[in-house]
Amino acid sequence: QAFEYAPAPESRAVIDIAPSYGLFIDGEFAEAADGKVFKTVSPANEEVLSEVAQAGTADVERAVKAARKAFEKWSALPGAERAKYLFRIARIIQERSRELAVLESLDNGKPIKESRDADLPLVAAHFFYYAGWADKLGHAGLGPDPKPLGVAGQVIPWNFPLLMLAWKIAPALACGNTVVLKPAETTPLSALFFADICRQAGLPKGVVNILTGDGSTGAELVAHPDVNKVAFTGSTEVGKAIARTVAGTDKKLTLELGGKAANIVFDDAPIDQAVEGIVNGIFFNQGHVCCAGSRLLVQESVQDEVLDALKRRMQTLRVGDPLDKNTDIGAINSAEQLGRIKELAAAGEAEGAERWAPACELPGEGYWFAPTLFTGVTQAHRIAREEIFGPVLSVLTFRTPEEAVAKANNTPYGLSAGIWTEKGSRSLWMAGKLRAGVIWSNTFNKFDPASPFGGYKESGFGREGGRHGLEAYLNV
Ligand code: TXE
Repeated sequence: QAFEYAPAPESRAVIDIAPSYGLFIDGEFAEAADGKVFKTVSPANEEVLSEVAQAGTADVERAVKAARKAFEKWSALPGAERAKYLFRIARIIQERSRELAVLESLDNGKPIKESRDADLPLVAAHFFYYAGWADKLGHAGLGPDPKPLGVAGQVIPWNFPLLMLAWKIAPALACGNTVVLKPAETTPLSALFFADICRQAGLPKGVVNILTGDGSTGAELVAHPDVNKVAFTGSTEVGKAIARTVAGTDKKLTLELGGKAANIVFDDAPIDQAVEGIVNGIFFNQGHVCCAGSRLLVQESVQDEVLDALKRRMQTLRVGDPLDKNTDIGAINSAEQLGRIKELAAAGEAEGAERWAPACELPGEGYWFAPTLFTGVTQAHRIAREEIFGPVLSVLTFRTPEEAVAKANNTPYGLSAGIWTEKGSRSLWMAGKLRAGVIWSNTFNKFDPASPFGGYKESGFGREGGRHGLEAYLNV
């Protein structure tokens, strides 16, 4: 019998976006005290999606105060009671996942098949996972009765808006902290829908507060004297600025910053599988991924074979409408980000690397960049050293495992790495030598809420996910 696959069309119609949104403080949506707003647009066509409040000093003050007040009762609840709220949130996210996936693709530009099949399931999984810890904190290896820290000030980026929110909020609440979270200015909407989910779940007022705004809101939040814990994911530059702000205070800090991961392919690797891993490593989410495999290190003897297969595969990638289920590469998140990618790609050419991209027609409006490959890249080139955060792969070669390790580690970053080889012993040896927080072997971009994630060197410190993720929100 023929199998007919007829998925329902994902469309704008499943989501009802209001023309304007306020800040979510103490369980209520409210305008910014000074009435300031900003627009959020769809990067695929620059359509204005909504107008969102821009939080200022008075709003930060009010949100932190609400979180402080809520902390007394929330932290005193038995863990099993906090767990019930988190389980409820997780289930509502599952129930509303179609709506949230469309919203995320609209505001961020990512392909619907990624928001639907990767982001949303992982978001729910994260809340389920940390709900399970809430009544077991005494068994986390952190002493018999670890205590929450207080108010967490959390600042997140735009590449995985809802998933980064989940990584921050789920462990914080499970441990008994309360939260003031600032989403990125280009992707504020899913955090505001999440605020609505908190209300739907009956979460006590003030436990979660959402302040939309730009970097100035983030800076005020992390500097607020009544914030006890700061968690940041974003650029290394801003991460360093936040570390300076927090220095000399009693705030706890975790930072998850940029990356320049090596995806290392040995001559005994299953080439077809490796090519899929290379494509996933750099083109997933338009390359807006901190752990993206942005440097391909390929063993010299298989360079031609790998690059031929990779180019053939790249020719099949479909760039376009994020809401089309067949789209592989969506829109670049903002005009600023597109500018950064273009600038670095131009530097690659100017420094002598060879640029290649499959013929592909890009939509006329919105922000787009074709999947791009640079060969003949040396370690001195900017495209080998700087995070591009776009669909651009820099290819370098090596002869020996030792040379691969040296080149992979020749970066100020250390977030992730990939190893492709049939030899298990070589994978383990490499994993021991690579200075990166996450190492995948014969796969890439695998995430699981039970697995800790975080960096070495300038990729930051602290871990999110897993039992280790609890440490960032508890006093032992
Ligand atoms: O990041 P920012 P941007 C990297 C990537 C990208 C570059 C710039 O290389 O090209 O950073 O991106 C808030 N105090 N990553 O400019 O500015 C800001 O409002 C407190 C890697 O978008 O770091 C947003 O909410 N907060 C990365 C968040 O910080 C401040 C993800 C991130 O924005 C602030 C994103 C301040 N002074 C970018 N200034 C990753 N690790 O995944 C800004 N913000």
